[in-house]
Amino acid sequence: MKLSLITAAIAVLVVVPANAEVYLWPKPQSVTWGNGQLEIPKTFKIHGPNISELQSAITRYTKLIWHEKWTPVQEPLEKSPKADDGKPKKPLHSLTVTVADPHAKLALGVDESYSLNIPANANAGSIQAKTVWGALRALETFSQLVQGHVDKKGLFVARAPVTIEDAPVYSHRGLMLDTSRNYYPVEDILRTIDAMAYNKLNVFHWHITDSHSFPILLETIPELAQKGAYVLHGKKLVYTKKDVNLIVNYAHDRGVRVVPEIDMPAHTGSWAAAYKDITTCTERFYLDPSGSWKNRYANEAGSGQLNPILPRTYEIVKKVIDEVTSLFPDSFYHVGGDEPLLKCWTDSPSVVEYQDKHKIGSDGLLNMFLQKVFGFVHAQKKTPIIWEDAVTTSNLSFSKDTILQIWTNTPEKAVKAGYKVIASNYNFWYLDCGHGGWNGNNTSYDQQEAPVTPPAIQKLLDQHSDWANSWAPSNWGGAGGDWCTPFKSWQRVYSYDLAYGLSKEEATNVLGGEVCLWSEQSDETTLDTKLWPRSSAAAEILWSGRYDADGVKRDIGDAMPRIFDWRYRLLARGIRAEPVQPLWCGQHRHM
Ligand code: CP6
Repeated sequence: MKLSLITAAIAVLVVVPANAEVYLWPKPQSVTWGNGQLEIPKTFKIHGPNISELQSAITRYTKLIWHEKWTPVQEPLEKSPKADDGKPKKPLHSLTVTVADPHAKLALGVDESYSLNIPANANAGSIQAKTVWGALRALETFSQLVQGHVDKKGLFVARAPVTIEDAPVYSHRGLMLDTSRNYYPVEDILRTIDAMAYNKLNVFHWHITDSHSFPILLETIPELAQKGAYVLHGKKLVYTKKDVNLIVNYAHDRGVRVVPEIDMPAHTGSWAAAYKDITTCTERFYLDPSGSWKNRYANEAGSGQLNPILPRTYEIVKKVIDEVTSLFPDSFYHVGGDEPLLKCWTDSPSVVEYQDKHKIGSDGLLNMFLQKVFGFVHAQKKTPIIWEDAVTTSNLSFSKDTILQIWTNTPEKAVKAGYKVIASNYNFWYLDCGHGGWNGNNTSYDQQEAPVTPPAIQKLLDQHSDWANSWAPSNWGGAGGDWCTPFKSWQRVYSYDLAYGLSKEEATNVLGGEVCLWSEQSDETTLDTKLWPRSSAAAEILWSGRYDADGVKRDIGDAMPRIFDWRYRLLARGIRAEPVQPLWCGQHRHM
């Protein structure tokens, strides 16, 4: 007994591996560890209660740790003893997972906390979680402790003992993908959900439809996709019910909720292919007095907006909402509601007639439309999410269970008006990247401490406004213009404070946030590089908070070596994350 204690102590002292750094992403709330190292034998097993989501996660992660053969890419500046210095390492035979409440459903606010403990010399580790969903986060963290032992083709857990106590700061940690402007094959969506789970993101906000295409095939109203979906090389680019089920179940297994959005009343040009009679302003061009063709209403080609005065509009809208809410089990449903172009309605004679008769302004029309839509959503026992515009631009007021998704403002106005919010300010978290260039709209960058476009560059942009402002919008409806200015670096993404301007108490109304990938200039060929690792930067802010436990703002310098390494681990897992700096920065072969 005494002897084994002594050898154990010696083992801890002498086994100092090269590449002793362990990089975790997102950073757990608390980590304590020593300098020992355990080896994982081929017979290593993860045990846990018989809950199907947990068992499939155990199978997945057991496979993953053997498959990825990941080893840190960064070398310590000072030479340390080599990892395979010949000393036998203690084995970690097993990891045991316990779950206090096995029945907790995956939903907003579900407990995702866990503790993970690997003693230095015992050969068993343990994970304790309140729910399956916390256990999934813990398994992810465990997989990041594992480093491939390249020389022996074995694996080891770096730095036992380890004790981690962890829980997320925000419960809504989302990623939005627009599948209307360009289509994404199902397998690319599944891979994105994998990457989300690696980053502990838990909401896939699926912006399914928009003005450009209607890619979801609904059984009760198939004409929308039959006429409104893209066709490429003879193939209809649609998501069938089977595809949707696959995506929803795949996400559920990984602790990711799927929130669908069928955007309305604006962004509905694609509906006109099947139902022109219920849309307004679908004519894209008009001849202006100077004799040139101008895009009529919208800042995008193929715009169109549902006509709010027709009973038939609501018949169709109800069918769509009834079926989509039934396809997606999550209790939230996103109604869109962004960028309503009231002129679309006031230019339509029958709408104006209706307005005169009922003494209703165009904000009133918008209110009427949205209240009816919320009624359909509530009737399906779902909670609506809506882009902020109707409240922060049109000053409408809704029942306070409605969640506002912020994209142009800080959360202040919405929270002070009594709403809960999801934060996704376009200056920080729009990864596509946004309208910076073509309208020179950089004015709101200074609402937080984000970098501004340098004056000299801005001057250049202004001087080129003939190209940026007129050529692009009139020919391409803006969507082919200088869309991606400025590029949002991972550092900029990392610097977003979701609760900016709020008191501690007000900040409890920020449920979380979402990074958004609009797809005017993205499809599956660019998906991974546009999303990763910049969404990882957002994921850490969402999980760990913009401020650490001591109230100190997280430091980009602390994140840098970890995100640098994390990107290589994502690569090892088949996610084509873009590089953040030269490999040289972590390696010193010719110094
Ligand atoms: N499409 C939809 C978009 C945008 C929004 N809604 C958008 C607006 C401004 C920028 C980027 C994207 N392309 N349906 C806004 C929520 Cl900068």
